[in-house]
Formats: sequence, structure tokens, C-alpha cells
Amino acid sequence: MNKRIFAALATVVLGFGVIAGIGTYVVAAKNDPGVIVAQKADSYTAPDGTVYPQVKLSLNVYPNSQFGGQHGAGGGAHPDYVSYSAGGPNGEVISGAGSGSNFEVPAHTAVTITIYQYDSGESITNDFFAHVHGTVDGKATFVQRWDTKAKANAVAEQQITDIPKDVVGHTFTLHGLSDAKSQLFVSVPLMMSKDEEVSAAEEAGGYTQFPTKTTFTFITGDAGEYVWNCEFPCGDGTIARFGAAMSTMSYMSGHFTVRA
Ligand SMILES: [Cu+2]
Repeated sequence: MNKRIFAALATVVLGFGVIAGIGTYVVAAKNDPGVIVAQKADSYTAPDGTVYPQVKLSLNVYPNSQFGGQHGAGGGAHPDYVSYSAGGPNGEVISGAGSGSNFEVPAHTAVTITIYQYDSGESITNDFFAHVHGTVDGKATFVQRWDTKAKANAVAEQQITDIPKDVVGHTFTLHGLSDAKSQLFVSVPLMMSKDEEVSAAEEAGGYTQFPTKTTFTFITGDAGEYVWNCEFPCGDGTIARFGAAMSTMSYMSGHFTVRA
């Protein structure tokens, strides 16, 4: 065969190979298809006296994906990626959770979210995200050390409006859309757990006994489709640490649906 034709054919075959490779990689990094519907709770009385129906969500944030859950056994395609997931009411690891990044809540309802944060942290790029935004009273309830074994606060609970910008683990940031729907913007910083305890637990194949615990409530408006993500650059070294877990759906981002 003519050498040039052979080279051209080889290039085409190689091209198909590269495309197939990329396709396989993208499929392996699949999205979290499940949806967690927030659980109905008691009613909620806002500071202005208005009484709302209330729902609750309990989430965990991990330094890896080894809990399984929506990523699959053994951490799935990216066991080393930091990840959000469904959590138990006391921060329990739910290894069989079918979802952990897509949520559904009702319209005109008080949504109370509790997040147990098992990861370490660092300085956040933009200190806007070290502040609490969009919650009732602009506050969150914070416990720096939650004891998962005793199921109790290991230190006193406090009301916060921000945390120091150099101890941020992750953020839960819910964005409204620029259209006719009700706007929603909620952003809450999640403080890091103790570095050495996070590393020691990870080496032992588990998670620290003492995650930080943050609880906050916000009121939804009309029905709409929103997105949430973490605003702490917690991915790998690529794209200023916005790569890897930060640029793969369902680890540090997901859908947030408000239903009529
Ligand atoms: Cu993050």
C-alpha cells in the first residue's frame, strides 16, 4: 500500500481510538442520576412570624468517594475525588445511597439542610464564600466538632454569619436563574475538620469521628430549576484546582429542583 495512504488510514484509526477513549472516560465519569426528595418535617416559624411547611435534607461531604453511594462500590470511577453524598440524620455514612447531588424540595417551604463535613480544607480564593448568604437571618448553626459515635456535639453549638476564610472545607452554594422565576441564592461555608484526623482516618480506610456540622434554613419561592455547586476550588491541580471533582457532575455539583 502507498505509504501516504497507509499513514492517512493509520491516523484515521488512531483518531477513532482517541474518540472511543474519550467516550469511555466520559461514560465512566457518569452523572448522578438519582434524586433525593427532602423529607417532610414540622412547620417552621420565620422571624417575621410567618409559618411555613418544612422539609429537611441531611448531607455528608467526604475527602474521597470511597463511601460508594451514587458513585458505586469502591468509590466508582474516581475514588480519590472529594464528594458530597446523602448522609444519615447523625452524619452516618450511607454507602448504598442512590443519589447525593440532586435534590427536590417543595415551593414556598422552609428547607433545612444539615451538612456533616468530613474533609480538611484551606484558604478560599474569594472570601465572599466564607460568609453565609441567603439563609433565614443570614445565619447558620455551627458545631466545630460533632461526635459521630456519641451522636452529640463535642463542643458548643454557635450561630454564625461567616467562618475564617483560611479554614474552608467546601461550600454549599445554590444559584438562582436570571429569568422570570423566583430567584434563589444561598451560600454557606462548611468549615474543615482537623487535618491530622482527616488524614489518619483516611489512611485507616474510614472518616474522622469528628466532622464539622452546619445547619441552615432558607425559604423557597415559586417552582423552578436551580443548580448548586461547591465554590471552594477542591479539584486537582488542573484549571486552578477547578478540574477533576470540580468539573465532574455529582461530586461537587448537582441539580436543585423546587416543585410546585
Ligand atoms: Cu468542594
